[in-house]
Amino acid sequence: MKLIYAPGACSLGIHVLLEEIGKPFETQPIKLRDGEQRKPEFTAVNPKSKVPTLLRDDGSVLTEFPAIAYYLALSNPAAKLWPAALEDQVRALETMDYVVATAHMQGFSRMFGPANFAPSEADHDKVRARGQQVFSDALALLDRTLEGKEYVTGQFSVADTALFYLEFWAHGHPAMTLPANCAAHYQRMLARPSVQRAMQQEGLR
Ligand SMILES: N[C@@H](CCC(=O)N[C@@H](CS)C(=O)NCC(=O)O)C(=O)O
Repeated sequence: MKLIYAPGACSLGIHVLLEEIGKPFETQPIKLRDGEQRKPEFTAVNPKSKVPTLLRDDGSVLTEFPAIAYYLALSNPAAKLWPAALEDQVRALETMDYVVATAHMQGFSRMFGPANFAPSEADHDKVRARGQQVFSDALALLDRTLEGKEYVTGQFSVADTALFYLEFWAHGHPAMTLPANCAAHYQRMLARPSVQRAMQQEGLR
């Protein structure tokens, strides 16, 4: 199994899951800023030009955070990354989808890639501001779902690694403050050896 990732990108959440599972895996970093995701060597593997990209042992390629997380969790039941109860399973799915489809795709993507949303540079500040609003609103909502709990569904699961990459981004952004429950969740995540190993390997602090 090989994870193609970019340091500090959303692939960090999948990196943490692989560390939680604890089986040997390879990693291959790419530099998004240098556009490596659009080079033929990469698009031959993943034509979507995105990380995380998971190369499985049978040679097949899996993309999209929730699909990779689901695959890793269900193919490694001993790691207990997938909640047992149906209600917790749907809440984990709900959180992952909201993190990826709303906070990341509609929020963070606007903040860091405004040209993908508005061709005219004159509009980019407005696009960035809208992205930051979407991102902050999403974090506030996720904060409420953490109320009274250590992890998204009570026990650690795939959903926490999705929330973690958002928290990592917000924590590193000078104009953003993590709401209280997310801040506590972020610290809880940083204390996990899996997170420490993944961050160290990606050269993050
Ligand atoms: N829907 C995808 C989103 C993946 C994504 O947008 N990844 C970013 C890094 S956080 C990326 O690879 N961006 C490169 C680009 O868009 O050129 C998923 O869930 O995996």
